[in-house]
Amino acid sequence: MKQLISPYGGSLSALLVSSERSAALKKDSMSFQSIDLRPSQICDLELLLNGGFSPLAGFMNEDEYHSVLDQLRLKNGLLWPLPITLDISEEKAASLSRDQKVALRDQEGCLLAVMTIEDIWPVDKKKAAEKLFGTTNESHRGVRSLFQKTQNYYAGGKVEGLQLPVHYDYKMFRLTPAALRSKFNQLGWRRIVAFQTNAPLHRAEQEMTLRAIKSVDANLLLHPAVGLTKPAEKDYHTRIRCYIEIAKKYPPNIMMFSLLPFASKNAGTREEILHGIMRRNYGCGYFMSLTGERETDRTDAGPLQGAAVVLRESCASYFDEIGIEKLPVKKMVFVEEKAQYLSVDAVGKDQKTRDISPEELNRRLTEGIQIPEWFSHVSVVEELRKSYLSKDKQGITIFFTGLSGAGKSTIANVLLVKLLEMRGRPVTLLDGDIVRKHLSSELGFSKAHRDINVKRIGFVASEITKNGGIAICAPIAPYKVTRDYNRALISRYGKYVEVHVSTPLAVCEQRDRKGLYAKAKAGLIKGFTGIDDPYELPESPELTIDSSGLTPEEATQEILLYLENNGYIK
Ligand code: PPS
Repeated sequence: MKQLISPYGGSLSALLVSSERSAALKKDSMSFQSIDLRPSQICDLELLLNGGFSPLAGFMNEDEYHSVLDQLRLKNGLLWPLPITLDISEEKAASLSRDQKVALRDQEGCLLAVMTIEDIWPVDKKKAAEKLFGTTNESHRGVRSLFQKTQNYYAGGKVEGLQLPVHYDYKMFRLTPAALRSKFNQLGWRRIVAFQTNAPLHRAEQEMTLRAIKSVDANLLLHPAVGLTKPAEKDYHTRIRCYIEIAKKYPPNIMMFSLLPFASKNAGTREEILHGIMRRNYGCGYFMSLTGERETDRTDAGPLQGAAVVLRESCASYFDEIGIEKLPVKKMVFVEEKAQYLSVDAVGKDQKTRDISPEELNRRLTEGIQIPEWFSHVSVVEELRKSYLSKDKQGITIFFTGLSGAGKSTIANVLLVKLLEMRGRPVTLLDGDIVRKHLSSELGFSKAHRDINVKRIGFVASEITKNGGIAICAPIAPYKVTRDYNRALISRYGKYVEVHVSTPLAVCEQRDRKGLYAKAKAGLIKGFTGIDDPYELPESPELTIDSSGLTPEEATQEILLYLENNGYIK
């Protein structure tokens, strides 16, 4: 296939239309169908509209898609490693046709762009996974996202942009390719190293960037991809505040910090090449990345094989083609006797080095242990500590599950009183009956309705946990998948404790406080858990409590002891 001279770094795609065209499209859009974009799709659209994905003129059509998937090139032969596609549901696909215009909207319904459809086609996910990730193993994050989140059809076509997606956070650090280029011009910066990372920077990485820019006599653009992290999440702010703090620790006039609105697709080398293209479009001539190295480790899906190895080996020639030089990442370690950082390969045999692994850093932050200044700047550590609350300050969800009449509500109520007595964190009880009355009054007991009910409880508990409170939940929650969904959601914000109240069915039936078992057995209630509806046993709950041989106080004591022994209450 013919290869074109690299157009990257030249003129940018101009997809944002004039104000007259914008007004006309807005008016016409009343009669268009809409596609409400997910956050990752909004990231792709932003990079199309701001020129970061130049020279693309829209979401790829079917021919472009296959060409990129198979050859890493657009139809005209230009290097392009990753499909930029818009996935839609089967229902939506059936309602749209070629040449039709669709309104692309953000999650609040704000009109961002209009796409004129060229193609709609079903996604061959297996083929795409093999080509993009070299595996169909769902333990690979990219594969999982493709199989589980990507909808089954793609729609492609040229895009006319009305406005860039709106961000209310860190506006001053969201420079477009054009804005960055003009800033570089103003400052007289001619050689710029773009540095890509997903994690906060410590002194070792700072030293690495300083040496890199020195080696090519360039300035530094700290340019982390922040696509998918949500502004409402604490970690996102911590990460950005850490960048702001470390930016202050560079020599004057040497570096600049800006955010890249790119949502990772976890596509290893292909993604790294795309990073190179984007940075060229943002006006940089050198590229250095900490994420590329990590993603290609693929510890979650085994080592690279076949075509992926070949691609990895030819990565440098692709960077030549883009016209951006990829600088090597050299791991730095602190050499005690010299009190300075050296690259690992420059350390003498007898020299004592020091380093703190990510796991150790995590432990020190969680347990409030000191972090030495040789490892990280005090102001960066202070920012990090804000999102690492010690265990006794973290939010907690205590999630009881078990049959009706097992004793969940009784124990939950005693636990509520005991925790309130301690006057530590705010405590909220989300009991099955209370939730059914206030949150889920329209729901019945079908599997679908139980799932909605239990997920609602999980959502409220996650909000309470996120804000440092204790949520006590006590539904039956008979299905494992739904309980695991809640566990994953809540664990992002704090501690999740599943308590299986394992009181045997016979005891529950005998108690029959509400007379429901008798009715269920007489066939007067259908689909009653334990009688003619399933209860899936928890596989590894943090605690299992059989209330038949315990008083409510004794059962509660088990939970309090667990929390105390694990450092969650003092
Ligand atoms: S679920 O499955 O988690 O959504 O159930 P939950 O919200 O906890 O509601 C359980 C309470 O509703 C009463 N009830 C039933 N339970 C089970 N199956 C059927 N068909 C049913 N119909 C009504 C029952 O009293 C449960 O209360 P508890 O407090 O668990 O005894």
